[in-house]
Amino acid sequence: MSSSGWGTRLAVSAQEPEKGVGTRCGYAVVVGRPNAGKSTLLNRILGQKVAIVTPKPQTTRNRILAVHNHGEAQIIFIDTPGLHRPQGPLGRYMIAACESALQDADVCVWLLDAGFAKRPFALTDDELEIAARLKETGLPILALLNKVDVVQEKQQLLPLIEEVGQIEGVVDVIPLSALNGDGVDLFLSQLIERLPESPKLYPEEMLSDQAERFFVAELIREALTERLRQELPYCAAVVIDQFVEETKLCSIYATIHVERASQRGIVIGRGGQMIKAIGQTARLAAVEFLGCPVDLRLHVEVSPGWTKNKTGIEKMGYE
Ligand SMILES: Nc1nc2c(ncn2[C@@H]2O[C@H](COP(=O)(O)OP(=O)(O)OP(=O)(O)O)[C@@H](O)[C@H]2O)c(=O)[nH]1
Ligand SMILES: [Mg+2]
Repeated sequence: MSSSGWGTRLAVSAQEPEKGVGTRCGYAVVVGRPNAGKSTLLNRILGQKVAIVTPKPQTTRNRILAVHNHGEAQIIFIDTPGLHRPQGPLGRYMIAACESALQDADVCVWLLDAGFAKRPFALTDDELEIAARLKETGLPILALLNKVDVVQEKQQLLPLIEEVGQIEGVVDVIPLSALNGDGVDLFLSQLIERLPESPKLYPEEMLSDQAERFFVAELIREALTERLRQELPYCAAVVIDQFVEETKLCSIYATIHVERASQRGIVIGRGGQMIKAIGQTARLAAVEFLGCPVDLRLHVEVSPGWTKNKTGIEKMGYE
C-alpha cells in the first residue's frame, strides 16, 4: 500500500547472519536524559520519522528499533525512553525498557544536552548518575554533546568535552546537532568503527520491527502533546482499536485514554474543537507515514489512574 515502503519495511525480525564478512553490524543503544534529543537524532539519521519528538520530556515510552544501512555497515539503533527517576509503574516500565536495551547492545550512544546544560559547562548530578550506570554495562560509550547549534561560543564546550572524556568507558566525545545535522557524519563513522565485524542481521529494506499501528498510535500521541501544553500528555495513552487497510483507504479507530474526567474535557475541548484539531494533525501525519488516504476516528475515554497500576499500563500496550 505504501509507496514509501513503510508497509514492507516493518515487522521483520532479525535473520540468521549470511555471507558478507568485512561488513560491520551491531546494536547501538541511544540513551540519555529525557529531552536530550535521542529521537530527533535517529529521525535525522534514518531520514524519516521513526520516533515521535516533542518539546516535552518523557516523550518516548518504548524501546524503538531502527535499522540504518551505511555503505557496507548496518547499524541497529535502539531509541529508548529518557533516563529519569521513575514515579509509578509507567515510569518504571520506561526505565526497564532502557535497561533491557542496554543488555543487548554492542555500543552505547550517550546523548547529553549541551545546549541547555548549566553554565559554565559541566556535568550535572543527573548526568553523573547516568554515567555511573553506563560504566557498569562495560560497553564502549560514545558521548554526544547535542544541541550545539544553540551554543554561541563553541570553545566554551571544551571543559565539558574534557570532563566527559575522562569518564571510564567513554571512548569518544562528539559535539553535534541532531537538529541541523552538524557532526552527525563524524558520529556515524566513529560508531561504525566500534561495531563488531559481522554480516548484516536485518534485510536492507527493513526500517523497524514495530508494526504500522504502533507508529500511528505514536503520531496521535505526538499531535496530542503538541496541542496540549499542560501536564496532561503524561497521563494520556493511545490505543488503536481498529486498523483496516482497504485498497485505497486506511480506516483507523483509536481511543485516547486519560486518567480523569476533567482531562477528558480538556482533550475534547469546547464544542469538540480540540479533539478535531488533534485528529486533523494526526491524520495528516498518518497519511504521510502510510502513503495512502486515512480515515481517522478518535474517541476519548477515562481510565482512572491507568499510569498508577500494572493492569492499567498493560492495557495501554506497555507490557
Ligand atoms: N536546538 C536543538 N534542539 C534539539 C536538538 N535535538 C533535539 N532538539 C529538541 O529537543 C526536544 C526534545 O527532542 P526529542 O528528540 O524528543 O528528545 P528525546 O531525548 O527523544 O526525549 P524523550 O523521548 O522524552 O526522552 C525537541 O523539542 C527537539 O526539537 C538539537 O540538536 N538542537
Ligand atoms: Mg524520545
